[in-house]
Amino acid sequence: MGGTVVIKWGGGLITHKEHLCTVNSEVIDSLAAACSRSDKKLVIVHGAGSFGHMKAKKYRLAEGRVDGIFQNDAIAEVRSDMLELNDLVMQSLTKHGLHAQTFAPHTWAKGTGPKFEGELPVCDGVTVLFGDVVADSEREFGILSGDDIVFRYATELPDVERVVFAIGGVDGILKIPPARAGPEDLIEIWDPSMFFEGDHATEIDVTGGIGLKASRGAMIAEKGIEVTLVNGEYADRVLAAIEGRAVIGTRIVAGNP
Ligand code: IP8
Repeated sequence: MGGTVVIKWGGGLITHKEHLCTVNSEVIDSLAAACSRSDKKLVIVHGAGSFGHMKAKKYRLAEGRVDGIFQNDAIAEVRSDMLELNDLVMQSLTKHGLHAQTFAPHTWAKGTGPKFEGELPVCDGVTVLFGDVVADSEREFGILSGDDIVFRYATELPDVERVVFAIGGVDGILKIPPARAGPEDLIEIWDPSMFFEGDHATEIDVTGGIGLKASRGAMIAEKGIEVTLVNGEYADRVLAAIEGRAVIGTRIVAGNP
């Protein structure tokens, strides 16, 4: 048994991002199976994918209250869609023998970005969180990304060994957008001084895509915690990353001080 590993299940990995509220159950099951094979204490944070970003984008929820747009129904719907996705994640974890407990961020967190307020809930088994619409003191509400939740858990729990970002469609951070990239374009070790041409679907995504993961990853690495980004479609890579074994992916390191 080791320390704690914080793992993000990317929203684009566990859902079909282009089709509203469609889940990728196969991937969820394979991630749950990989997690069940490790004896680490796990904090799992999942993203929103098509259960969050599309409606949040349409009703401009990341901007908070916007005059002239009726946003209340959308806030309630996105929260309920996220609970539905979370329920599917929880069912899969339970099916794979994991004792997990979930803590919906809108019930305990306030504010967005890495400095959001709220005491981080933890349980004895697997602690599960997700990106959500939360209250905000200045803008009334906003979108709290799972990547910011990962940052806070990774840097505030006492015994975190490493952080794993499991993402969809790519093997890690690539030098050029995935559509043009070959295996030689995988950046094996990335620090913030290195440029990469990320492929961020701004027309769908209301949070930061791979750029936010890289940035939060570097902030976590600065605290001396290992950070790896892997292709979550390969369960063996996810398990290897959780256990700290060599794996195809990107290791994120802190930049030069
Ligand atoms: O996918 C976004 O969380 P993320 C949450 O982890 C919503 O950035 C509701 C869009």
